[in-house]
Amino acid sequence: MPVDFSGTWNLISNDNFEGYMVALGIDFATRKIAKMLKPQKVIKQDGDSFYIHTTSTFRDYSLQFKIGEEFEEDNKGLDNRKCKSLVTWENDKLVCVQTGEKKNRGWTHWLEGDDLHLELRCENQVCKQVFKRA
Ligand code: VLZ
Repeated sequence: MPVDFSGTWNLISNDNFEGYMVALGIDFATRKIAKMLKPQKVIKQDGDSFYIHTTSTFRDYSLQFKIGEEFEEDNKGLDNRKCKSLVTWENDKLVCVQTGEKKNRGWTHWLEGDDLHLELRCENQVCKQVFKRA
């Protein structure tokens, strides 16, 4: 049985989101707002199908995918660059590789105790986020 990420999760820490946004080319004004946000994630996991909705007072972003099936991601409201995304299991970690203009782009989700962890990667920047169940 794989890990179940389903639930509603609130951000409690956000390390180097600024560096990640700079690597994505997000403008200064948007970064100033975005780094103050405390986004919430709603994850629905049904077998190999996932729905991840990240909401905030400023912008929302939602993603639907199946494990092992590459899809086109538009990153709308983030950096708006299209990429090809592929999510796979690496043991109990959910690993997404986002292939496109930006090198080394992707993210990894895992559970640690009662917390949801997320590492966001772009070029040489790593952002580390931790969420607790709402
Ligand atoms: O998460 O890729 O859970 O998409 C932040 C919205 C969303 C705030 C960040 C606005 C999405 C920021 C992170 C404006 C620049 C992400 C994946 C893994 C699913």
